[in-house]
Amino acid sequence: MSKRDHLSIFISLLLRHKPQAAGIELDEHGWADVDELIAGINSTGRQITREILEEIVASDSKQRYSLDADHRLIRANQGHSIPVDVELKEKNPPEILYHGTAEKFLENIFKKGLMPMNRLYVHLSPDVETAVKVGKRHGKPVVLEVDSARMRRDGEIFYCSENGVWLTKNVKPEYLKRLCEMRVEIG
Ligand code: HQG
Repeated sequence: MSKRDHLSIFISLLLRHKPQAAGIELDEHGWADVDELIAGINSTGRQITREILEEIVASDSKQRYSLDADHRLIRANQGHSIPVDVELKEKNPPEILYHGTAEKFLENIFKKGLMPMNRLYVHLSPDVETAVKVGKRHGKPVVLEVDSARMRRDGEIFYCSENGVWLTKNVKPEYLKRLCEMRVEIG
């Protein structure tokens, strides 16, 4: 992994979970001051400049971060564990959404439903491919099909983050179906 990748992982830790690791604070909407973030990261012995930070934000494969209009503030678009309100937009989801997980979690998921665990929301994707990648982070990947159309009809609320991740508070087992193996492999 490159130095940049390590920095990027550290930035997402700070902006989603643990700003105190660089002695910084987030406001109620999840924003950090860019100058404070840079100084905070440098105070941990890592090295970053405004240019490098701007490059990391612009080139991030999942577009995880947003800068405000004058690039004075920065925040993560989703994925937080700390309770900040990133002003997510409520949106009607596509008919079906997908969630990638690991086989070892299935029994519990079909008992209790999908829960946000350490984050504020359950993360869902509009495509199988992304779900497979997300599932692989946890073990043998399994993709669950979420009947988002029926959830919506039943009054459940969905949000779509700036970077296109679908979020909801939890998904009851009745809305979940395991996607057949073949489609997971193709996906
Ligand atoms: C599982 C990455 C047992 C859930 C990704 C998941 C994503 C349960 C794990 C984003 C459960 C939580 C989020 C239950 C859910 N019993 N296990 N009742 N309910 N789980 O990492 O969705 O690269 O917090 O299936 O790409 O894997 O960081 O969530 O396996 O978009 O930007 O508990 O993080 O994006 O794991 O990933 P996580 P996730 P970034």
